[in-house]
Amino acid sequence: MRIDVIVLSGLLLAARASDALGSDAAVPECIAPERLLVWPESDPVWMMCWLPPEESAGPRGSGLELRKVHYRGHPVLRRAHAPMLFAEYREGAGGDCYRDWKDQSAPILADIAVQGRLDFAVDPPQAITACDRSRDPTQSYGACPFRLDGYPNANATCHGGVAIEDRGDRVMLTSQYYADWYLYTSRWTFHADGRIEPVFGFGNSNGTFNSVTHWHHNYWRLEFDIDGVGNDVVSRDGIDRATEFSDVRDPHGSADGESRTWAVRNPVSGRGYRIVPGDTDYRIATDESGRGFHLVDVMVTRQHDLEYGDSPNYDLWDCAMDQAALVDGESIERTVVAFYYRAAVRDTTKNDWPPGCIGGACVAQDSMLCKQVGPVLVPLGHWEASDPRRRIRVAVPRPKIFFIPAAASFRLRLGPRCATACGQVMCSRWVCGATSFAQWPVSPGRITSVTSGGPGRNGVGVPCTQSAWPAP
Ligand SMILES: [Cu+2]
Repeated sequence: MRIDVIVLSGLLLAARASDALGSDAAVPECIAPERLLVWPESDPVWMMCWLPPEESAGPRGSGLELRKVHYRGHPVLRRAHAPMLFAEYREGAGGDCYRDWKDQSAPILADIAVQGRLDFAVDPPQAITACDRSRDPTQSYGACPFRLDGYPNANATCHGGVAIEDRGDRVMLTSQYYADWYLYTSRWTFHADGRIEPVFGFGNSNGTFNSVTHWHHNYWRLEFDIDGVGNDVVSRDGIDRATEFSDVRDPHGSADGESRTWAVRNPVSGRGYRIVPGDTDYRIATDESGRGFHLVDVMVTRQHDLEYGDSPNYDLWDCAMDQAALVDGESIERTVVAFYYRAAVRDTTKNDWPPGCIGGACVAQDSMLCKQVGPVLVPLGHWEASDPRRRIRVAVPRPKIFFIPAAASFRLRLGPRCATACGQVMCSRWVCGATSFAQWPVSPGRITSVTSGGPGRNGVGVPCTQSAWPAP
């Protein structure tokens, strides 16, 4: 049977423009304690909900957490956060190893105007964390205001929350959190052109274990749901993958050369994001410590509610990331995926690295210099044309009821107008007995097979109701 659709446009669209920031624009519904960010405030490009570290999900938190991230009205990420964070010491010296907590905000120096709300920062011109201030290979600058003369002052104070800065062509969220003497910076930049840059910095407030070479590992977790329809596909270097997998950045790669990239996309709309490692992400090889705690850079998993990492329980001494708990053969086809991305730094003490080095052959001490890592997420496909104010409405004139043979396959042929007009949205939903089907727009003329189930009325068929357009 053929699905007939009509495209409503013109006057109806004009009438709807007035409520473009209502249901049409898909403003994310933030549920307390989530806070809404809309940037810019008129004609928004980015919308999302955010949570400070102490209110983030996961065992002992997940740092600065973002939810329901929308770009130009289209859902991109259900959730983005950093739920696994580690420090490990060479040959078990010093603190041996830790799984650090991520739920204790540490003050950052920020213009009062941007503390917990969107505005322009004037003094200082950008929020400052311990990592931003770090300059000395052997000295820490302490906690906020990081020995900065003139601060705090009437304009800027040490604020234990999130700074949200309008930078003109981008919006930036900055947080910092303690794990004892460590001061971790988590910063997210959302560019007007759609790029997303998460940056993580590994700072230190008092110089503890300055004398022991050690590594830090941060794992971001990105719950992609492009277009919000639970229909994501993941590729690695352009080849789609069917099941969960782990991966490493090419050890011989470089930021401008042969590095691997991964992409998550909605195969219907063509919109998606490519995950491109940052330059500094390549500096530290996987498991450089040799302790076997962190063996992969990427894990792509099927999303499960309440699964925020390899373990639901936090233990300070769980120093190894258990990838088998996450990557275990589930399908990642046409679903919501959780993309884990790890990057690490080495804080090297004097005359200590590489192992066995002497004098000038050793890496210069840099243990108190804060290092930053992070990938770039680059948009794929056409996002601009789908401005929510000009979203095409696709309508089925009225619900239709069909009868189809019980427990048999039937086929739906999609009209070409539906296929081109629907974009990312679901064309229709079919409810046949107790079973419902989503009818996705596919290539014009392509046939989608579905199977009904259960006994039908009078034993001759299953009543199917076609309704619910477009996608919720
Ligand atoms: Cu360190």
